[in-house]
Amino acid sequence: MIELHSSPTPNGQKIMIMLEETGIEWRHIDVNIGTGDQFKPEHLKLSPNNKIPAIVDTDGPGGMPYTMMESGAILLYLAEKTGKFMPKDARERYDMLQWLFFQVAHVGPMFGQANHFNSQARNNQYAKDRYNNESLRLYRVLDNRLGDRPWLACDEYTIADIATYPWCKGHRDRGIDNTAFPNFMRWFAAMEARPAVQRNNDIAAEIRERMSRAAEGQPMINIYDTKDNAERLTRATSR
Ligand SMILES: N[C@@H](CCC(=O)N[C@@H](CS)C(=O)NCC(=O)O)C(=O)O
Repeated sequence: MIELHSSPTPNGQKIMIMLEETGIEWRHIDVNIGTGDQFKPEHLKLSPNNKIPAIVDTDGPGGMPYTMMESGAILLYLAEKTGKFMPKDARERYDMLQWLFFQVAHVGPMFGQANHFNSQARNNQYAKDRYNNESLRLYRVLDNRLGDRPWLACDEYTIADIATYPWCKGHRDRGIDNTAFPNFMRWFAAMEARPAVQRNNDIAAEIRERMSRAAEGQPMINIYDTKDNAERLTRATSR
């Protein structure tokens, strides 16, 4: 059984899609990053970087429970554990790794910064331009890559596709369409046609609703305040 300690953000949804795709038994333990659950000592034991997602595999290597943070590493772990969504052919497997790392190193951080500056720093035009332009460039890289293959790594659907999809959902707001990005749009439609992806989207909506009900009346934290968060981490981990 996989316990997913998480929230249905793009990084959380990557793991939910993988769990739904593999059919492995799993359950979601809600970690509300809006109310500061990520700084609770029990979460920091699983994820010392105070982020979601984290997993506990109750039947990990050697038959012992195993704990992990970092969504890319978790996807690799689940792919190896289940033998699914990781190509057997060596060249294709390395292609898959390149596109998985491309997601965790570029798509996630750059789209995340674009979201941050668009919503939090309305007057900072330099930062907004930098991350919006970079995000558009990354959509272009994806579109080019998908010009001569159905999926990001190869002819097979892999964890590179699973990792990338949840981050790309905001494409309409970024003006991405069939005319300028036809290959990306075909891939995105193929992703949304998958039953496991559809289940993920339904489960994500349910979890969001449950978490917002549970948070009613609780004080919210400002997760963008890096100084407050540094202090929260120090307080939570000081002996
Ligand atoms: N590199 C990490 C990034 C995880 C991450 O940034 N998680 C965000 C939500 S999507 C989070 O937990 N933020 C809470 C915080 O910064 O306090 C991964 O891929 O797992």
